[in-house]
Amino acid sequence: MTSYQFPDTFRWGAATAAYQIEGAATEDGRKPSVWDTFSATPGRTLNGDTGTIACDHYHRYEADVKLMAELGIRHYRFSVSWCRVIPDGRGAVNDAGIDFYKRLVDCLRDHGITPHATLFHWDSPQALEDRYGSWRSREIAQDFADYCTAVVTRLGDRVTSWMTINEIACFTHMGYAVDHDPPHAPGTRVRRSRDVWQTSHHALLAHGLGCQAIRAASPGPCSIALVDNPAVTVPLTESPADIAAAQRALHTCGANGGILFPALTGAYSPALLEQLGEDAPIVQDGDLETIHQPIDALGLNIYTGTYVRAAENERGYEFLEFSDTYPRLNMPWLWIVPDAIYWGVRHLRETLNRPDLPVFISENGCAAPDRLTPQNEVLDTDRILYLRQYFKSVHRAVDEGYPLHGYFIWSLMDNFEWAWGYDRRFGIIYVDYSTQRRFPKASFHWYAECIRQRRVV
Ligand code: GBH
Repeated sequence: MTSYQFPDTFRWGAATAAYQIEGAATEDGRKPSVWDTFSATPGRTLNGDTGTIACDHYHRYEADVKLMAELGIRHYRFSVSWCRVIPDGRGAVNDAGIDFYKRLVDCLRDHGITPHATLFHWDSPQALEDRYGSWRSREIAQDFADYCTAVVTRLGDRVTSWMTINEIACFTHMGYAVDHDPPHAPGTRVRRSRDVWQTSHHALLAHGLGCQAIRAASPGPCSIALVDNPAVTVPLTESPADIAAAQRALHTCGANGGILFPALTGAYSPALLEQLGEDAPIVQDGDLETIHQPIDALGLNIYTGTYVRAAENERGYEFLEFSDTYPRLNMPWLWIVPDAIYWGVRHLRETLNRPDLPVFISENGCAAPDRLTPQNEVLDTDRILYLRQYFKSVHRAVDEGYPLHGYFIWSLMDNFEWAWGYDRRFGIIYVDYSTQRRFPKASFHWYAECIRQRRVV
């Protein structure tokens, strides 16, 4: 019998990102990011939606923080908008932009909520896109580090938990892929696959230089994390053969071998390099040392997974397809694979040889076709079903002694879901975009009860 009880020290939180919630796109000196330009381009986002207003969190952050306090979370992960802080991408710092984050962080701390700030969640300054094609250029790594210095110098007295970059594979491999659907800003089509891998290599360099910059600028001790979305291989059965297959397959699943492997082990995965051949990125002397910076924690964004089993082929494993009726939630890729959390965490010890690296789930959640009832309720039992299974998987990892220290739900509230605009709702708070009123969903109350009892209810 297990009651799925969590230790008192386990950290419960919620996550958001700047462009998805802030709005106030032209206020207080902010200049456009690539997502402003991209979403304003006809045909790029569903219904032509943009983040110009989004959840208007820029003006409503106090009410939103009150809702967090009601939820009972003690940790909040948000992102800082580069083009609010340094509107031209490099050069002058915009104090009015910094002041917003000071107000937000002070408000969080007044409510007993610890801020966790991500320095980059996909909204690169348009000015750097115009100057050198953003992540196509190595130059962006140094500009990102200088931006980190600017933020940490000014906010480091109030924020000590930093995350450098969110999901390198997404904004690089989706933003520059030869033909990616749905599209992602900046939406540049590069010539070949190697050019795509070069953009993620530059992002890894930015992470490394960013780590150094944060440490140098922080006025006191701080924690620095990378946030990755690993493509998690889940053994079909937990037989030794399938487990070994899942471990081998981790290298070539998604972009793991070219992102998580170099960041955590200091080398691109040999299996991936072999697969890429001529398409491997160009790595200069010293790059891998820069990328392989000491970090204090790793954030994993895990929504789904990939089943793997042992096979009698050259590689020794095979990936399994999902059947048409395999359950998923309201995104084409959102198959329900709760065990992906447990295996994502476990692979760090056994497959990546980083047994002691503190880890937290920096995002997990789902989109559901939520409707407001006449009584202003959202009865998202599908989301609760999803979360309850994933929480049990979180519990298993903690219970077995893996260093999993916390969990951030994606997302605190419905928001601008990139190419899907406002059509897909990931929040546990419903946002009525016509009035900006917030309505806590049934899943909000369910999560609050889990936090109160510190167990899966
Ligand atoms: C997170 O990424 C983001 O960090 C967050 O901003 C976002 O709101 C949230 O997910 C919900 O989507 O379209 O078939 O090519 C999640 C990881 C990786 C999931 C890329 C979708 C693309 C699949 N994402 N993946 S596909």
